[in-house]
Amino acid sequence: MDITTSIAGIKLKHPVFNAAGPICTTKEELDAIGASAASAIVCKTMTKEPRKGNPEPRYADFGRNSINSMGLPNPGYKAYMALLPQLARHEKPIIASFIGMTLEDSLEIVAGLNEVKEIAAIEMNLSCPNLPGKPQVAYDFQRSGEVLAEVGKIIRKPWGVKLPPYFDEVHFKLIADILNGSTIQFVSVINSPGNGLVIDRDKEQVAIRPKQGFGGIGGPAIKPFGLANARKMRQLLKPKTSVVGVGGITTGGDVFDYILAGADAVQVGTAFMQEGPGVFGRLAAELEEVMTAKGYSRIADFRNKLKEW
Ligand code: RRO
Repeated sequence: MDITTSIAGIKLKHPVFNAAGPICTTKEELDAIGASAASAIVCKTMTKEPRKGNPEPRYADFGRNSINSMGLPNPGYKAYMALLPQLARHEKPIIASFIGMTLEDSLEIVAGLNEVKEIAAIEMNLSCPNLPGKPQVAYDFQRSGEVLAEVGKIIRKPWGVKLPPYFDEVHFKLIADILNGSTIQFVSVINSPGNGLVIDRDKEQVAIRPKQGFGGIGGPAIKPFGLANARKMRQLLKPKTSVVGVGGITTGGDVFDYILAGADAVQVGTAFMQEGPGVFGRLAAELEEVMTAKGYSRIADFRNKLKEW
C-alpha cells in the first residue's frame, strides 16, 4: 500500500494533515501536531501584529459540528518566524498560514516568511469569516486578483490560497480564472462557511458571544460544500495546481471521497479539535482500509476518478 501524495511539489507521507485554525497556535500545540501522524504541520493564520482575538466564548461544538468566531488570535508573524524553525525536528513539511489586514501587511509578512528556510509552503488566507466590519477578500473578485498579483511578485516559496465556499457556477468560474492567472500552486477549499448561527435551546441563547452569535461552521454539516468546491477547483484550475480538500472529514471514507472528487490531500479542523492529534493516524489508517476493501494500492488509482451519470 502506497498512500504518499504531494501538493505544490512537496511530498507527503499520506494525504491527512491539520487545517489552519484549531489547536495550532502555540509551540506546544504545533509540537503536538509534529509528534502526531499528521503528514504536515500548518500553523494558525498569522497577522502582522499579535492579536487577542474576539471575546469568549468564541468556539462551540454542536454534535460533531462546530461554530467559531475566534477573530484570529495569534502572536503575530515575527513570533512565528522564530517559532516555526523549531518544528523542523519533526521532519515534515511546515506550512505557514497568513492573512493581511491590508495589502501592505501581506507584503510585509511574506517578505518575512520568505527568509525562513524551514517553511515549505505558504497558505494565504483570503477567507476569514469572523472579522467584524471586514468582508472576506475572496468574495471580492477584483481585490482577490490584485492581492494575488502583488503577493505573487514577491513570494519565493510554493504558495496557495485558502478559499471560502462558493455556491454559484459564475463565482466558481470567476475565481478559477483569477487563480489560473496567478502563480499559486495549490488551493485549500473550504474555509468554514461564515455567518452560521447555532442556538443553545436550554438557555435560549446564541452559542458564542462575538458578532451576536454568528460564526463559521465546521464539521460534517459542511462536507457537501467542501466536496463541491474541491471538485470544481479540480475541474477548473490548471492540472498542475494542487487541490487540498477541507470540510467535514471525520472518517477515512470522507478522505477517500475528497480524493475521488479530485483532491490531492486533505486538512482536518473540527474533528481534530474534538478528537485531538490521534485523528490524523486514525484517518490515514481508515483510508488504507477503504482502499484495501476496494482493491486500490495507490492514491492515483482513484484520485479525480469520480463517475457521473
Ligand atoms: O480566527 C478565526 O476566527 C478564523 C479564521 Br482566521 C478562519 O480563517 N476561519 C475560521 O473559521 N475562523
